[in-house]
Amino acid sequence: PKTIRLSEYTVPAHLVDTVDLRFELFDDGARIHSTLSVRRNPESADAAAPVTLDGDSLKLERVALNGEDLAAENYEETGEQLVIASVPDRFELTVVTWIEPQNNTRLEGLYKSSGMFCTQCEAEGFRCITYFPDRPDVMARYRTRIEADKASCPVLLSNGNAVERGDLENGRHFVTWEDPFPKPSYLFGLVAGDLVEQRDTFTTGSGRDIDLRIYVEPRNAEKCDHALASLKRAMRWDEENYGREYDLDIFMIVAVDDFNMGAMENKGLNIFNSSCVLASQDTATDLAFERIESIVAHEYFHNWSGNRVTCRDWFQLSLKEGFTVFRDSTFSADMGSPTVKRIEDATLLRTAQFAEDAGPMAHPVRPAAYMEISNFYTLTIYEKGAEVVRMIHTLLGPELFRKGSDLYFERHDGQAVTTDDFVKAMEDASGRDLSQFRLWYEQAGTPELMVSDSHDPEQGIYRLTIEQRIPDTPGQTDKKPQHIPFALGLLGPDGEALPLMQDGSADAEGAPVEQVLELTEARHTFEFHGLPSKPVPSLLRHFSAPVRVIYPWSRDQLVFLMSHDPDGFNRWDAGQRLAVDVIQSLVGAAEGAEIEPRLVEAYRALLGDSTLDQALVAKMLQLPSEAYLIELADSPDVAAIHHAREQVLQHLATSLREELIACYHRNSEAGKYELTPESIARRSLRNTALSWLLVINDETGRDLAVQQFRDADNMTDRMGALRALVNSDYAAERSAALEEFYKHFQDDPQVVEQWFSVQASSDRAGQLPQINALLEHSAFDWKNPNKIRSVVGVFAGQNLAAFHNPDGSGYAFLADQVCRLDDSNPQIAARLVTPLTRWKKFAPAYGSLMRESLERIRDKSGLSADLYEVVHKSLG
Ligand code: HT7
Ligand code: ZN
Repeated sequence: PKTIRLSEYTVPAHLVDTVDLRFELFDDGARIHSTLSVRRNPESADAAAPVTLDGDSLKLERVALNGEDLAAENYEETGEQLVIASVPDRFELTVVTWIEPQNNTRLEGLYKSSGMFCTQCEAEGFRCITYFPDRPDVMARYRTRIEADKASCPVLLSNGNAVERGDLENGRHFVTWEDPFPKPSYLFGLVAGDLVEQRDTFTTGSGRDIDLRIYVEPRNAEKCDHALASLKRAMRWDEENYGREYDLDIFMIVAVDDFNMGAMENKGLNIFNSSCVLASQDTATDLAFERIESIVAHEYFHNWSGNRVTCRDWFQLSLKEGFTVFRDSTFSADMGSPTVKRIEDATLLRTAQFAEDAGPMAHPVRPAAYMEISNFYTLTIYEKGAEVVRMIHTLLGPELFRKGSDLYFERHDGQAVTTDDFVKAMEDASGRDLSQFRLWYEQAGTPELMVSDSHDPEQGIYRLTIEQRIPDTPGQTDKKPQHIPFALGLLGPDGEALPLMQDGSADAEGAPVEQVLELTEARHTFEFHGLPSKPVPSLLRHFSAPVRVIYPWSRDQLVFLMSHDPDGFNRWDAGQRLAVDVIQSLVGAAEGAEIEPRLVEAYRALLGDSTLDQALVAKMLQLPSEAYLIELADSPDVAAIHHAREQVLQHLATSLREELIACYHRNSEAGKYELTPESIARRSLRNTALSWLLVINDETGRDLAVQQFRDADNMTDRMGALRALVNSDYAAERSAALEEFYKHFQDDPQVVEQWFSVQASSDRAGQLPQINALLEHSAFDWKNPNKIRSVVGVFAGQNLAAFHNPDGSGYAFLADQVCRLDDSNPQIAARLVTPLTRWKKFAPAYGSLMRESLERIRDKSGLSADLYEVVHKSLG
């Protein structure tokens, strides 16, 4: 495969003003008639360039220029392009193609899922439908006529507004859709199938009524309420917080079972993975409800950040994704607990994005080169990209940030632009110089901040020194210091927030108790005056930048911060650091080594603290995950880490048994199920308590779990009990619960996915023979990405002790599945292989086996471009 470079970007030689599409959909294939009005781009340096259209796996039936058929010698069709050398400055080009959606297992372009036709065009799927200049800076107005059998496809949808419909011969019918907004081809969407609709209305701030519709298979009709309510909240929020009103008269969401990612923001016609939109009390956990709200909002927010203002090229992907994740994350924070949301975002970043940044596929938020763009839908583009936008927000403050976003939308409405245009709008609106800040887009790698401090009691001065270092990443060394907002607080001996006075003559009265220090140099020393005793620093509050902080915290300081820091995020972080320290000290230690009593006491205090936000308590009770502990370690020995973490968990559960039982009962509310933050926190606490009790095979815990499993009136509790049993040594109860659960929910694919996951993630129920049995299960489907993720992805990503079995069997298993999948769905294969690509990080005994498995994948014949890029970069 070829490498595509940002430095080689040139404007398109031809532009397309309008696209007229006619889809003839049949059981054995689809014929697409496309007519484009094309003109030479006056900005192109190549005034004689041939017209070049992209295509992939198309059968070309006809090419016509201004209505005249072109003979084969007048155009060239390579496997990937249609080139017409001689064209006038303006012309109409007609192309007819034949494709086979029913055989499209890659799920790119037009394909069939559960009998329904649907599309996925981002990033380069439109070229699997028809020949087209398939790049985001070619924006056109689309008119789409869909023709299909009326009985099997009563519903025919595309972007924009339906302008015409009618019956045809042979039991067929058609609907024509017109989208008034110019858009890139990646935002094209089409759905045809037997679907039912749930309707609602939203009245915009300016008084327009928007018709809202969610289309689902009839059996899912009752599972749309949450998504509809979330959509309306998101629409209102975007008006209130960004001044963005919806622009079409209709907004549609469709649920599709077979989907490579979470959802897609096609203009006016968002297409969703069923698992990211369908929910009911009985079938979805609280986590799923939360996820649905945030994804619905995310796709909706793209209508402005992505659709009205789109990306010039795919190097700019974070322009829309980073900004939109920032927007959806702020939205979720506003809908629930901002601290808890921040903890969730930081956990994902520190566990998975930092690992990506330290691995072979590390790339900047704005990459400089790629082979296969679908490999770049990464945590770096999305999550780190969102953190970069968040830092701009922190540096500018909310008012100037809003001014910047208003300017950005106004200046670039209808355009395809770059991340630099975004930063420029922020600069112009605020008057701030963000030139050094731009390095966040250009340099890969997670900055490390080495923090040290000293105190001069005589002068009452506390000095804080911060040095930054950005590690080398593939193709990038000797990096420049970045502009980092570093939020700081200082605590006095009784936990009081101390005034921050950087100037000796300042007045403590008006001094702030929290400050954002701006780091721009490789090393800074800050002085704080008026401090007779050494304060405890609260560093990088709210996780104000996506960096690693290295500071020699004592356990006393961490225990102190855990109970006194006014910043909820740093309270949680102190608890995590303390637990990490305790677990790390046990890795490789002799059996029976003492486990820090202050950790037990801190958790005891948490379990009994009803004054704190219970959602935060629930988060604080979660021990750092194995994945995070591995990420933090050099040459991790996975089995030793797993063992040490288990020891701590068992010790905590044994020491706190009474408190856990009390916590369980205190949070077992009588009364009905509610989806309020308080109820969600109670369920979380109750289920954490249950899981801890079962870790020590406690009989009371077992009885509570069995009873909860039987009596639960919602999926969170049912799944909480099932998970606790599955992770216990009570084999008979585990099998009985698994069997009963499956029997009850076997007809619901989204619940069956959860059933697969709970087993695949368990070190008890998810050993390799059981994983292989799941792959043989009648509900498993190799064509369905959700099923693949719920078994293979969860095993390799969450069941780390089993995946990293020292005999290498977990690695060989993953390699087998990746090779198998590469022929049918290369995008999914390239994502699934990720855990193996980190082989250099692990202790040599693990790393060499991981490498062997990667080499076996490399040597597979007919390797896809997707997998080629990932495997070669990680071996290279
Ligand atoms: N913008 C969407 C990206 C997406 C995608 C990318 C590659 C292959 C399949 C895909 N499905 C959706 C989703 C989003 O970020 O909103
Ligand atoms: Zn997105």
